[in-house]
Formats: sequence, structure tokens, C-alpha cells
Amino acid sequence: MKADIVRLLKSNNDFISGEDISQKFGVSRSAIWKYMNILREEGYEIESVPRRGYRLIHSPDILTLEEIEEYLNTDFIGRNILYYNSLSSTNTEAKEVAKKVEEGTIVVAEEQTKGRGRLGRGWVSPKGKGIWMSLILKPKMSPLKVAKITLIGAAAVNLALKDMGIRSYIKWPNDIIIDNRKVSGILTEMNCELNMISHVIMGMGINIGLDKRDLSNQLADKAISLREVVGGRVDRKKLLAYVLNRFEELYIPFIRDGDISRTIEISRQASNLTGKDVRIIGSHTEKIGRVLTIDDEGQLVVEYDDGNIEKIFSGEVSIRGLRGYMDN
Ligand code: BT5
Repeated sequence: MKADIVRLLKSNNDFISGEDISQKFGVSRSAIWKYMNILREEGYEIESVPRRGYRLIHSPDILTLEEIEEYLNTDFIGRNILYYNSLSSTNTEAKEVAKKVEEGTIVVAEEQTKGRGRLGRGWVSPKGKGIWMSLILKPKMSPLKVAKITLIGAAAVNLALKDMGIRSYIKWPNDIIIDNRKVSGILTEMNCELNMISHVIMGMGINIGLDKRDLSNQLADKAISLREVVGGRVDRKKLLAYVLNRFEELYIPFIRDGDISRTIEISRQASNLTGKDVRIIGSHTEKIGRVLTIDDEGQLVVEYDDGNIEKIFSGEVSIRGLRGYMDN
């Protein structure tokens, strides 16, 4: 109902009377008045004039479906948005609700109090300063293919940023980098039954307006926000919708035919690892090699000093830089 009222207000530039709204939705005028107050509390600026009705002056910067749908052109990705002011982690919440909701549902929070990175690491997610969201996917396929979904996510963020006029790089498999600093990270988690995925949660964090106060000294050198990159405001609503649009575009061929060729093409074009000396960190090993390419399956192809070539399926890579091997 609330969403319908927002849509109605948005589609009318002029005043619309309380009477008309109440007739349209079959509820009393006092109920409409209450909804208007709730919307005002959410940050909608709504003018109300006796005998003329209500008029929307300004919408808040929130990531609800009503607010992003004008930019969204997907069939199912992001068509159901569970929007929260604060959560411990959107991935944790998405996992809780995954069974009950349709594929493509996203969980978004303005802040995460315990945002998670990979391998038990944290993700700094202050209020209103980024896009912190998790996408619930239910691909009918083997768990072995899940690593490809991370690549699709990274490619989608890279393309969406490009749509906003921002150039970025992909540090295989899950980081988006600008100016050698991390602007976005992806955390893919999965639940499976026997040899089938039951659901995948693809969490994405995109830094929009973090500043030095939000970050530890150590992180301040490694992280970057889009506001700093463009030197001004970045439209979160548009960016979220663009990421979802691009994700769906790359995800559909993957679930239909296992086709990730376009994702691979983007991963290669945007890769900041190709040709670099890297340290590959496995669960028990660390090796140093040089990245040759990303193969058609999305694996990182690395050559070692002894001439051996290895294809890495998923993992952790640091690039050799001025100060040795640096993590992003
Ligand atoms: C990642 O892990 O890059 C995955 C991050 C996923 C975050 C999203 S937000 C929505 C969803 N809900 C969650 O709880 N998580 C997902 P990893 O590659 O392990 O990188 C983690 C490391 O990045 C940390 O150890 C820090 O060094 C660094 N880091 C933490 N917060 C950062 C930030 N806001 N920007 C850049 N780097 C950050």
C-alpha cells in the first residue's frame, strides 16, 4: 500500500486529492493521512494543501523498489527488495529468508553492524555510505559452478560502473578496484543438498561515501569510495539498479545454457592481474607465480618459475607491488 501511494504520487506532478487516493485504494482518508505521515518519517517530502490534496516534493535517498524501479529493467533480479535500516549482515539475513522468497530477491541495509568479508574477515559498512546488499539466487546446477556466480557479480559491478561513466578493474575473483584501491567486494555463500545448489547468496558491498573517519589507518590506504573517484555525489539508486540490470543480463545465459562467455570477456578486459607477479594463497600453501590469463571457465591461469602452469579455481591473490605483495 505504502509503495502504491509512492508510485501514485510519483506519477502525478500536480496535487492529488486525499479523496481520489482513498477511492483508488479503497481505504479511508484518515488511513491515507496516516500513510503520508509514515512516508514523511521515511524522508519523503510531501506537501499537503487543504482542498487540493497531496504533492510529492522530494524523495529520500533510500534503496526500496519504489525508488529504484524507474532505472530497473530486469525480469526477476531485484524485483523483490527487503529493505532494512540496519542489519548485522545482509548475507546472514538473506540466508535466513532464502527458502521463503523467490529467486532474485535482494536484501539491502543502510548499515551493517557486522558486515562480513571472506574467511571470517569483516566488511566496514557505515550507515548510508554504500550499497550493502545480498542477492538470493536459486540456480539449478552443481555446487562446482558457484565460483562462476562471483565472476558474474564482479563483471556486473564493472559494467554498471562503466554505465555511470566510471572505469574500474576486476581483481579476480571478487574485488573491484579503482586507483589500486578496493571499491567493492563480493562474498558468495551457498547452501546445497546432495549435488544440487539449493540457494546461493551473493553479497555485494560498494563504497559510495566512506571517508577516513570510517576506516582504520590500515584500511584507509586500501579502500576507496565512488564519491572520491567522481569528486561529487553518486546516485546510489541508479547504481544499484544498473548492477541488477547487468547482473541479470549475464546471469540468464549462464542458467539457461551454462554460457559465461560474456562474463569471461569482461573479466579479461577489466583484469588487473594479467601479466602481474602474484602470490597465490591457498588454504595450506603460498606460491609465487605470474598470471597469464583467465580461461574460458573463469579460472586464473598462473605460470610458476619452474615453468609449471596451474589453473586456479577460486582463492586469494596478492599482487606484487612496490612494498612486496599487497592485498587489496
Ligand atoms: C570481500 O571479502 O571483499 C567481500 C565483501 C562483501 C561485503 C558484502 S556487503 C553486503 C554483504 N553482506 C555481508 O556481510 N557481506 C557482503 P574479502 O575479499 O575477504 O575482503 C575483506 C577485506 O577487505 C577486509 O579484511 C578489509 O581489509 C577490506 N575491507 C573491509 N571493509 C572494506 C570496505 N568497506 N572497502 C574496502 N575494503 C574493505
